[in-house]
Amino acid sequence: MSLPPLQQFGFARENTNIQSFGSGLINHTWLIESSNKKYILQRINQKVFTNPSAIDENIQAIARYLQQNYPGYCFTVPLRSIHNESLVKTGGDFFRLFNFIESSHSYDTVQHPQLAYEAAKQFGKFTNLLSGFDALLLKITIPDFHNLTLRYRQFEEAISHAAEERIYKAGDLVETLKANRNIVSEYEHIQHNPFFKIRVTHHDTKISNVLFDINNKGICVIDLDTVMPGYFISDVGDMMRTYLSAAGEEETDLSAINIREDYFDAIVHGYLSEMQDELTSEETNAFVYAGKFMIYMQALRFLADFLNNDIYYGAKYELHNYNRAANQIALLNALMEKEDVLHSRVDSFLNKTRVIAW
Ligand code: GN1
Ligand code: MG
Repeated sequence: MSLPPLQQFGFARENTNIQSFGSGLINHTWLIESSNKKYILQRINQKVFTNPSAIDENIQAIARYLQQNYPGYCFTVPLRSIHNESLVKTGGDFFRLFNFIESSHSYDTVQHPQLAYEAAKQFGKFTNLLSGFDALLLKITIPDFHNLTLRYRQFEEAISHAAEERIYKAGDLVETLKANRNIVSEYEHIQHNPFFKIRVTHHDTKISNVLFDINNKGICVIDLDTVMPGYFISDVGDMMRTYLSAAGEEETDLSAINIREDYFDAIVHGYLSEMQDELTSEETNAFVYAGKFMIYMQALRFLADFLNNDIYYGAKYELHNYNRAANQIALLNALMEKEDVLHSRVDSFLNKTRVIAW
């Protein structure tokens, strides 16, 4: 791994302070402070993003569109190097630099429904502002990223290649995931349903990808590497996956995993405050399914990685990805137990807003 190319971004070593930043599993991020200004520097993980220029081109295309149509929207575009590059290649690694948005902060966990509301509103707003932008113009930065059929196939391949101890250990979790294969079939129906639209989709809607101002109002979304054409279930589902439970995906005490209904309401209200007119009724009917889709996919991905000896997510300890998969399965079960209640909460929100609209 090469060191951050500070000189190429015009930083002098003497008055520049650099430290690791954030909690992402894929890219490495640093906070840079230089001449009383803060910046974010990132090294792109090329095992995951095999074509870093595709990310850069997507960000530039979206930036141009937003600049023309919504110039007031705060959109984080990479800064230029001294050689006028938005992506700097050094020693085989790619780096990019962003301004740190002044007076902004982010969260790693969602500790108040109001934060979930603000975040959901920001992700809804992002897709909504880009509803006039042809999503199919975007480059595919990770092919089949949220293709559940493929994720299931990769899980089956991982089972067939896994070491004996790991397959033995994973046995119960493998069976539970196989028993829920109907979640894949439902996705396949969605793909053939013309009422499900392809839109500009963020694909990584965890709370740490939203910037908040000092009053905890959402400013904008960040981490645009996986912005690609997609279905709304990816974004809503990943919010459900990461905001609903008081305990996050690293929690190993499974009894701490729960579904907080007030946080669910916050996601529904926040997202639909921006997206209600965009979504078809077939899509709003799949609101709860979105959570099942993303939680199930993440369980498949963590367990497949455990079976593949942790090559994708890495592991801080031996059973790390096994535990993460068990966590996601507990979350899936908790969500499925409340499916009917959650459905009726979406319906009652839609009924209320319809009355107001009349
Ligand atoms: C990865 O690196 P991070 O935390 O932004 C992953 C997501 C997973 C998430 C699970 C490109 O995101 O899809 O949901 O880990 N990103 C990629 O924590 O694989
Ligand atoms: Mg990410």
